[in-house]
Amino acid sequence: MSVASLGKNQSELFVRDGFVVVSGLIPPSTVAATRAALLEEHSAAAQAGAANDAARVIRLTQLTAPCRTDAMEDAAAQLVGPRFLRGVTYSPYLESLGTEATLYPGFIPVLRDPQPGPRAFAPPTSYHIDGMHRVSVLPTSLYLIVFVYLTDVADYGGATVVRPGSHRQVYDYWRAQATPNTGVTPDLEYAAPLPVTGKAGDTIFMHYLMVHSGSANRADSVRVGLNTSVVPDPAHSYTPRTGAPTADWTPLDRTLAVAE
Ligand SMILES: O=C(O)CCC(=O)C(=O)O
Repeated sequence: MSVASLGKNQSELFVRDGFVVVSGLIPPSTVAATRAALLEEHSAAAQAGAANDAARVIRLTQLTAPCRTDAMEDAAAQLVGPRFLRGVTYSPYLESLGTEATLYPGFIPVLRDPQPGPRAFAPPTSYHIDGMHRVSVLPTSLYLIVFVYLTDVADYGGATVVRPGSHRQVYDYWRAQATPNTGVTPDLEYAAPLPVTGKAGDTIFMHYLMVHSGSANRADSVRVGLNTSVVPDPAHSYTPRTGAPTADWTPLDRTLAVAE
């Protein structure tokens, strides 16, 4: 698959809004095969009444690994630079199921069954920043949160919901605090919730400080999604840029720039 190049507009959207949707990073045959395998497992697990425990989720990460393509890594590198660990995810969700904070290949599947209710977007009532107990003002444990849709997703169909611009609000807010990040997503005047619609195969790259949520699936089929992260290479700590931006600044650098 050819190496994707993000357009200037996509980089600008990431800087301004804190997220960007990129198409064409996963071959359609891989999207279809992974979706089919996950739906088959989902239906078998429902019939067997299988618990959604860590062992099951870890097994499923193996099924999803082909979706983390070189093109996806290259797109991530265009957003945050090359100093991240390719192919692996740190998952706050798996950690919440009792695993160590280990790195896993690929993605965590996030399947949402249809729920009764009107076919209309129902804004979530609570929002979060992923991995709050690890996230710090500067990127130490996460650079990007990444979601992939393996089904077409309408606004009412279990879309991921973002608060555009919240990455900058949280960054500015925490930088002004004596003891930033008390483990709670700050309650700020965020922009209206935006359900991110997309086609099967679309990838949503999100800034690590993005305030977001899942939402109810009011469509009539299962929403198949994947969640991974782009994790900094621990050998290289991140230093924010100062001064006037130059051509070598990444979009991430631009979101974290500080005055001299
Ligand atoms: O499944 C989604 O669309 C979002 C889920 C979510 O917010 C998360 O995994 O952090």
